[in-house]
Amino acid sequence: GSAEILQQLRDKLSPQGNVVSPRGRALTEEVFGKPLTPAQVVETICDDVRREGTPALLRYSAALDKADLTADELRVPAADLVAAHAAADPKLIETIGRIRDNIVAFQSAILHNDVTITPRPGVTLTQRYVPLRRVGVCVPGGAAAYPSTVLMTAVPAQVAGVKEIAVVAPPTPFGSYNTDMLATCHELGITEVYRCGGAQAVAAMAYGCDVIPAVDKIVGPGNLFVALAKKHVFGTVDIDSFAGPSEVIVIADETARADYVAADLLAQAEHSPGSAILITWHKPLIEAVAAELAKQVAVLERCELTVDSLEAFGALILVRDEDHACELTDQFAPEHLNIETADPSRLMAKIRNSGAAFLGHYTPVALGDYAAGPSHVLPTGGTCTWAAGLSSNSFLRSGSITEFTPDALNQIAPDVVRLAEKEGLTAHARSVTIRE
Ligand code: HSO
Ligand code: ZN
Repeated sequence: GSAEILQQLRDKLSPQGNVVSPRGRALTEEVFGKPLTPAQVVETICDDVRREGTPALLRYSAALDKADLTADELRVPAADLVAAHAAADPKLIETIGRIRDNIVAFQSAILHNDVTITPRPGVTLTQRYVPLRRVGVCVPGGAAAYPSTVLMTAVPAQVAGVKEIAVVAPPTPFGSYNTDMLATCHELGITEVYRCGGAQAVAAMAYGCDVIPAVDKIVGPGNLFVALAKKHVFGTVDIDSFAGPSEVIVIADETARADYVAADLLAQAEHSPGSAILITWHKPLIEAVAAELAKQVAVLERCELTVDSLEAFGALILVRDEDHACELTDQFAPEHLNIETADPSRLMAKIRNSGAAFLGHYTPVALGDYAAGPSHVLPTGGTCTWAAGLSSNSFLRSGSITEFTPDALNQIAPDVVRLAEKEGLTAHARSVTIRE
């Protein structure tokens, strides 16, 4: 039954599916002198950085990232950004520029505009949108220091009108020493890049320290510690989301090509962890895709990781019919939805829940990951039932503006007074009647 399938899939993929590696566990135990849960680790780090500022940030960078930096070395010098840009593959820089243009085109078109209505003469009501002043972007380290992360977070913020963007990346060879990442920042006009990562970088941006002034919102992906730290500092600052492993549901019919479908599943599994699920009512497709998976995975650069990920988080599901596929998808509420059927729009109309949808045989999710225009920072783990992906609008806050003339005040006064008196708040009532 659907419920069982769904439960099996959910069990595979908890929102905190970013598990801590044995090496990570040993390291935190060594640093804290006792075994702590990831949440306890994060709480300790955040509280220390809040209290002590930069010294705590440096201490945790040294202990957890093995980076022996002084306060002066935290910020990447402007000259390093320029040098990374100059040394980068010119083709990469051109690509970054073109993708930026695609993102700008979409993100500016969807940006909220101020709205003013005059419901009655003498009454003006406005919803005004103001960009956040300062935003922090987390770029992961390890093998996941992607230029696309910078594009898909910073460009929407720039479109919204955010003036100050701080990027943090772990001080590892793959993080803030990653020249492609630095070149991307420079190409996008980002001048503030810091060599720090993990929970300590999130805390430093949330609370502010001598080197990194506090931000209003922290966005971008990260491991479990980063995700938990963002959750911890939420309320002091805003955050984008609590992101788990990436997921895709591919819905395919008899018009789908097994080789395309398999390639799309592998692209997701390659994230490792990444959940890749095929749902179809066309039985021969299951065997064909399974065969293609085996064939195609063998030649991938990340073959072993991808196989592990497929085994842990992959599924090929045969359902009764199209409606059953849509129902199951809606309940799972996937981050990515890829509909590879004859008439994808018809299915899309039946599915409410997906973070981002990709329609047809020629729209692989990778287009959205890299170049189309919508951000690839999306709600995972079923949270798209209530959360939206990142966009330019995520970097605006709204406020209302109300203005009444004397006549308009007189007209509405009895309603205000009645309700105020019912609530026993006579000073409220009086602030209106005094003007009559
Ligand atoms: N699929 C990831 C984004 C990404 N893919 C970055 C490649 N690079 C989460 O939507
Ligand atoms: Zn991806």
